[in-house]
Amino acid sequence: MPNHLVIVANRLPVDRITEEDGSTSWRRSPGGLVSAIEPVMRANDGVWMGWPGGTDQDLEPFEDDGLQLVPMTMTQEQIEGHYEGFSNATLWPLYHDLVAKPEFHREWWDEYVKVNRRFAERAAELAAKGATVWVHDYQLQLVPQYLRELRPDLRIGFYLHIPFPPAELFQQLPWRRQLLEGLLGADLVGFQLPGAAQNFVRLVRQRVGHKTHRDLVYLPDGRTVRAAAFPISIDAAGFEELARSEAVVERAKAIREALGNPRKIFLGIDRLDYTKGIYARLRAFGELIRDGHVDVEDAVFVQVAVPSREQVEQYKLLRDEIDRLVGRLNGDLGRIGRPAISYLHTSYPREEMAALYRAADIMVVTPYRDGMNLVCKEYVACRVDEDGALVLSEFAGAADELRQAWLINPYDINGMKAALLEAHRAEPKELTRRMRAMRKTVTQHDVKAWAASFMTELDDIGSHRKMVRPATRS
Ligand code: GDG
Repeated sequence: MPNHLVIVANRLPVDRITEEDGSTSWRRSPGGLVSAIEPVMRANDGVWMGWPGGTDQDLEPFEDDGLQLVPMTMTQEQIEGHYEGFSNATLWPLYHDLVAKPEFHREWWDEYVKVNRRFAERAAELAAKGATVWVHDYQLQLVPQYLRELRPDLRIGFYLHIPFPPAELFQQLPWRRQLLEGLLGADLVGFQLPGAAQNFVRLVRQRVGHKTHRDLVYLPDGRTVRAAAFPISIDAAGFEELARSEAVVERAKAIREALGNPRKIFLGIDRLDYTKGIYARLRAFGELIRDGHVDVEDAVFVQVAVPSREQVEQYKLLRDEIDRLVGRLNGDLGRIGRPAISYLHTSYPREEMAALYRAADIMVVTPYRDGMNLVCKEYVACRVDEDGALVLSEFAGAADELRQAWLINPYDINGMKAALLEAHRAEPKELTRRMRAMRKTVTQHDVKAWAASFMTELDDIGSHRKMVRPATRS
């Protein structure tokens, strides 16, 4: 069947599950992205292609709950070079302000090129004439260009979920020009924040030499590419409904009880990633106890660290560092039945996440750099009683919208301590004032609105392909 919409992402929205008897099945991985895109996919005979994880080579396209899915295979060599290597040990740290040192290896780049080419070829086979293809994220930045070469008839959109760095950092990349040209295959390149779009346009002008004007790039072949911000969000209504359900309310109570009914629960939920600032926040909390501002008898920090990219060296080192810090803080500061940090290295179902959000008094989100950060928006959506405090890094994309959070600089430990304490001591009235405003923002700008605005803009650009150039250009 010809597909009028093709979603190209590194991962499929399902995970492969191996049962005890050795048989395999698929389980929908929870996520706002799929629920936002699903209705558009259904209305357009859409198909989603991506890697299901693992090295299985014999996977056929299949349907899951009405969704057409096309699994892309990966060899061990490609996983190591494209995914763990170039995507997660070169691009990820480089695009996150060099929080860790990026590694540049030519063999990794070669695999990145190969995988991007294969994804583009498969998308070209799947797309109907004049179809729309929406490519996602940093693992696939060359796909728009390769796809355009194969299928000039397509309308191509690209969305980057992570930050796009300033020229000074991007410049380090030996393959900087190739990546920019890869992205320029799209009609619309979407970013989380306006600053990222500006970084991109500036780099295109400087490094590729194309003419640009504001958010537009003019290519020598007459095409126009638009770079713009589309801040991503969550399924706010879905989270709110979940948070109101009896099961979640009960579970939130049970969680508080299991923790010994402390007066205040601080909460962090992150993939175990060095960009998320987990170490600094736990250290700050530990110092508040040590300094006598917070008492382990009536406060606890619950930190959920979801296992992530465990084959990548930097992530192994981080896990050890956090393990050591939690051990030291609990050893130094905890009492019997009263650990300072309740540390959970695991992932949970969505219901448990909602219960944790409901149980927590202070949500602590302190990344050094984050494209958006959905966890803080989910917390806000779950606070149906308009209470609870959010401490949020100003370096998370979400800080642009959630202005009523206690905004902090995660590099400033004293500043972070002061904000944690203020949030801890805030009056209920103050909490409600802030939370009410944040809830309005998150409800109004949900993930459906995000997907719709990107698709509308892409449609629009496609129908104005031969746009008249303005007289003055910068
Ligand atoms: C990238 C960008 C950008 C986490 N643990 C569990 C679980 N989660 C869910 C959360 C949330 C999502 O995963 C994490 O999203 P974040 O935005 O917080 O962070 P990244 O994974 O780094 O995402 C980021 C995002 O892409 C979207 O564009 O915001 O900046 O880095 O939805 O709820 N979900 C379940 N169990 C868990 O244990 N069910």
